[in-house]
Amino acid sequence: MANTEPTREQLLALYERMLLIRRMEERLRADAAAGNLPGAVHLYIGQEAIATGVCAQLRSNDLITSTHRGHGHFLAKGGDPKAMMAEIWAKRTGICKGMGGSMHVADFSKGILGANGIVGGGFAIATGAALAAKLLHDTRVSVTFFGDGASNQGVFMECLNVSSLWKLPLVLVCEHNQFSEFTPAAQCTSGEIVDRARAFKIPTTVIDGNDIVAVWQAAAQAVEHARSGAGPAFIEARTYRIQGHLEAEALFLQGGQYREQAEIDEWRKRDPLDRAQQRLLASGVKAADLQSIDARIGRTVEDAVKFAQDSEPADPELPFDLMFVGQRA
Ligand SMILES: Cc1ncc(C[n+]2csc(CCOP(=O)(O)OP(=O)(O)O)c2C)c(N)n1
Repeated sequence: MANTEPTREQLLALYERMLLIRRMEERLRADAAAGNLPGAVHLYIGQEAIATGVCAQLRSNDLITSTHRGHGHFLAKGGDPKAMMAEIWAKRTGICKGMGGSMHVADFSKGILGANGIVGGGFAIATGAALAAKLLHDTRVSVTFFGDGASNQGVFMECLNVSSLWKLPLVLVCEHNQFSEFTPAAQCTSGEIVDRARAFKIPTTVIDGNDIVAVWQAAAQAVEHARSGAGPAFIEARTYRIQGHLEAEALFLQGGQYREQAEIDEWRKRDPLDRAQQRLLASGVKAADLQSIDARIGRTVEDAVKFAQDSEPADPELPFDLMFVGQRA
């Protein structure tokens, strides 16, 4: 497929989805800082274009696996903001009944096979789902999102190998945000990650992950390739983790530093939302229209938070029902 440009309506829809992710995350950042959340949150701020651009090329029954930084993937694939927020607040109305929290948002009905606290945990799940689709002769594509740190897990090689060998409908999306926890990629990742996929003869592309159009175009090609039966495709999206590894990062670092503020400031200038906004304004969209989108999203976020706050806490007995049939007293 040639590199088609998104129409103005498509770009607006992409922008709106990115903004939903951003505003949800900003609210989570504030609630984490205020001590309102029961667990840790790993925020996706600055990486919104990747989940959004890729998922916009998927069908509703296509499948994704995500990471510990999974809110953006969940929302981009059509997950419900209220159910996600309630899950993060550990409420029984949460998408997993408040049993999983931030790192385990999943909704099989939307093809969201789960965020995952195990780094690299999504590779084999997505590869297995792609194998299932192939054996069932259906047309579903499976996408696995993962970080540069996860690409150092051995299972990555196993999944590159079998997906290429068996021509599985798998798209591997590496979100190279340049850090694995508090370690810069240069100190823990040798060579280029994309070369690992090339070694297995998988078609690859390296893109600017902060450019929604570049992601959307690369995803169109990769998904089409996988769906056609030609085997897996690999995208390395270059980006930057703007927030800390997790919101309680300062407690871990105890005054230590692993990156310069100037570097963060430099990457803020490449913010994917600002860049999409500039494109939209240049295409004739009015600033007032963008403001009304923002206001609408603001209401969605507030509704989600209120829903979470007003919901009952998770049922402490439920794990027994889920693990041991008939054990509840
Ligand atoms: C198997 C495993 N090893 C280590 C960890 C601890 N850990 C959590 S996140 C993380 C870094 C992951 O980096 P990356 O894959 O690049 O994702 P990012 O956080 O940058 O999105 C590590 C090492 C873990 N959760 N699971």
